[in-house]
Amino acid sequence: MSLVDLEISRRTFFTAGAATMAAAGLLPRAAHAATDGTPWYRQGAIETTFGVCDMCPWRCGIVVSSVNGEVRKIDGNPADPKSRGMLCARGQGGVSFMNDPDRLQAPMMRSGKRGEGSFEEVSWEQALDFIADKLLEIKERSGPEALAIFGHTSGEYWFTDHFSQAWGTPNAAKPSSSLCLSPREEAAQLTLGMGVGGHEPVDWDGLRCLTLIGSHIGEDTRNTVMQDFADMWGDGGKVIVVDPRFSSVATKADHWLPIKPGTDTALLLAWLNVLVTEELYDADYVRGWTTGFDRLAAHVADKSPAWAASITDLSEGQIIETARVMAERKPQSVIMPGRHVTWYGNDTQRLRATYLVNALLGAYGRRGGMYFNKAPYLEEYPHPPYAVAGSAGGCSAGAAETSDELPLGPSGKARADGARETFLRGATALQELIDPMITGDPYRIEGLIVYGTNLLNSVPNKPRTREALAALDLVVAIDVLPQEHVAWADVVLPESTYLERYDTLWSVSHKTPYIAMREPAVAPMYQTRPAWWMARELGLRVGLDAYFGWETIEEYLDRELRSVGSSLDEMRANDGIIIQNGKPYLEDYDGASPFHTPSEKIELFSQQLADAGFDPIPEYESTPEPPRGFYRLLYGRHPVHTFAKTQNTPALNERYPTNEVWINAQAAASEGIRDGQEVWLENQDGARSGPIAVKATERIRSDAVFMPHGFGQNAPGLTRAHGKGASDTELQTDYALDPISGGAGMRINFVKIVTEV
Ligand code: MGD
Ligand code: MGD
Ligand code: SF4
Repeated sequence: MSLVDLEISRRTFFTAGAATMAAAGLLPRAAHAATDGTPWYRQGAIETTFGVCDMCPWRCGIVVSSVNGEVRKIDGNPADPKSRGMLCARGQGGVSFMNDPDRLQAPMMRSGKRGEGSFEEVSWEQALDFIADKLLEIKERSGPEALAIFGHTSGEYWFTDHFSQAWGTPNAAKPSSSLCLSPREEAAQLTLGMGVGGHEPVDWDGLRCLTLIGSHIGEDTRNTVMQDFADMWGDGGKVIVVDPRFSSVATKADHWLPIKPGTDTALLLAWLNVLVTEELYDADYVRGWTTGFDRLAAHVADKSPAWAASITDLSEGQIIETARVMAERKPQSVIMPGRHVTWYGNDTQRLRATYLVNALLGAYGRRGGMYFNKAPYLEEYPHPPYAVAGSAGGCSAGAAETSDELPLGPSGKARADGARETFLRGATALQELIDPMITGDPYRIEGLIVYGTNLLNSVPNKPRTREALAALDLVVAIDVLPQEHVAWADVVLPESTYLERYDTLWSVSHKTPYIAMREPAVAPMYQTRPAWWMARELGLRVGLDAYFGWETIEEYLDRELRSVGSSLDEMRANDGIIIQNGKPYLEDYDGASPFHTPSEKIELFSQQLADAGFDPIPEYESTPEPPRGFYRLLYGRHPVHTFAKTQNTPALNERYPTNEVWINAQAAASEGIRDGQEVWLENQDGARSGPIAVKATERIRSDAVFMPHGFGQNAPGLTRAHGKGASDTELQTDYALDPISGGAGMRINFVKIVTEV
């Protein structure tokens, strides 16, 4: 089949309204045809389509090969700046993710109690009509702000951005903000006047010293970062790793600093002290591009390496030596901004301290340091004016609003997440929208649409989330799998996976800004539908026709592409990618400032923070110690899994079916615990995990334990993942709110080891 033929058939698939779907051939498709031994590539003509991987939020470009309407292979798109023709194990697992027999297959409505998981299948019309009626009821009674929308995964745009803005709710939120990135984005805005963006702008070509603080490349298997790290390391670049755990990347490091958890800001202040007192900083750069150096120098004068050594459990010599190693290689020397940075509640200040070190090394806008990234301009599909904008934030967002006034919804209500009262600024804090569902303070959130967010595996304080789910008037879950929270929905909408659908275009902030597209490789399996279709069908039912004025998704995409002088056809002919030129270095600005702070310089001293009553230069604040008999609970990524969404994927489950808890070997011995023994973990509030095997190892400090995130799942419909291993979320009953960014610090929970139940 040619691309043109394929195009015609896609048009038939995706332009059909709900009523005409069956007539248009949208019948369930068999999951995966058995083969007779003939290799897949000889079973028929190979069709290739371009897409964007959605096995994690990094979004590498892919080329998908299909035969007879079945996806058979996924490769990296060589034209894509992120994949460069390669994929990680999870990216390769996409075919298996799509063919998971446990997938949601048809729209369903609740037939039992919330949380019980009893549903009956209904038609799309019934499901969408029901949701539309309930939404209108809520709007009529309490205003559009009474609807919250949570979204993640790559179709989030259609609900957390497009639909939420059309509907008029400021309560749209993404876990990738307040449970992940928001402290680093707010710290960057305050210090540099720009966000970090989805792809950390480390200028790997020429980088000579990389410092990682709690970032574990190799377990965090972002494809491009692993490629870049391997090249840099192979070229002899120095690596400094600060981590309480001897992580995969620590095994490659020249210096491993096994820091006491929660004390990184003290280390950063001491590094600043060494750079200043030994005059190792880039003096010309500091004079030209920063403000507040004298105040910073005075501030760190007493933050000596000896002072930090007593706090961090590192040696004074280690601190001095690593500062010198960094400085010797400046400005090709950076501390990479972390990614999941919501740790202890004081996180924006820790990230600011990180950026201050980079600034003294002269790294921003320098070759081999940190480049300036830029997103291509893409004109959005014309919308009538709406009241709420830019509140959700997210992985690629530096989009958090920053003015003193919060944007108001159409009935005059601001976000219900406590912004400006319990925290200063930034994207809507997802976890802070849960209390208003229970308490009605500042007003009651009555309806919730959960799009691609693993609510009971990603958000701390599960008991509170369950209470909120029980209290809501409407819960809609849009997912591909029967995850735990899906059992709490009134209506379940099954989405097609990323290999079966179009999505919006990605305008990617990068050294070479680029636009990427996703097109379906095959028709949707079962009765699933794409997010854009669901959002539009709902929009049309609740009177938002003006915001969904296109007839076909191709028309929508084509119109956006015309704003950059291209088209859908040209995009396809161009391997699914349009690459533009950026302005990555200071020299590209002809003396103008790339820093969008009030002073147009890097603000070592932040007047904005001072004015808001916060420390204008970071101070070290201690975090509570584990009580006697308890360990601090640390968690993180496993190389073949993404968060809590791939544990059920057959091919990935086979590689790593369950997690283990890392315990220091001597600590385990003193508790009489053997390597491989099955134990339970109980936290400070009595929350208990499922059984988990012990990995007794010298590779972790004795005051903390570590477990890969995403296991210990409770959903019976996930037949491979159910009940395997232990859940870190179950043990995170508490979190510390970052008073600047609204991030939820989750590393303040403690566990003890229980050997019998
Ligand atoms: P996932 O487990 O990936 O995490 O938070 P989430 O994004 O909520 O959940 C994705 C959800 O989308 C799953 O329900 C999955 O089944 C569904 N899904 C997958 N593909 C599709 C699709 O194509 N369409 C739709 N509609 N749904 C789909 C991630 C968040 O979690 C982040 S970014 C971080 S950094 C934090 N990490 C973290 C942690 O390490 N530990 C703990 N305990 N909590 C954490 N919370 C945060
Ligand atoms: P975590 O996985 O939470 O975050 O990746 P990272 O930002 O690297 O990293 C935890 C590390 O911090 C561990 O090594 C832990 O020991 C260390 N640590 C814990 N406490 C402290 C402390 O107090 N100080 C210091 N210095 N270190 C500490 C997250 C990133 O991973 C994100 S946000 C996404 S969206 C991607 N998700 C993802 C995935 O789900 N799977 C895989 N395989 N890779 C992924 N890459 C990305
Ligand atoms: Fe897919 Fe791996 Fe790239 Fe993530 S890093 S988008 S899982 S290939």
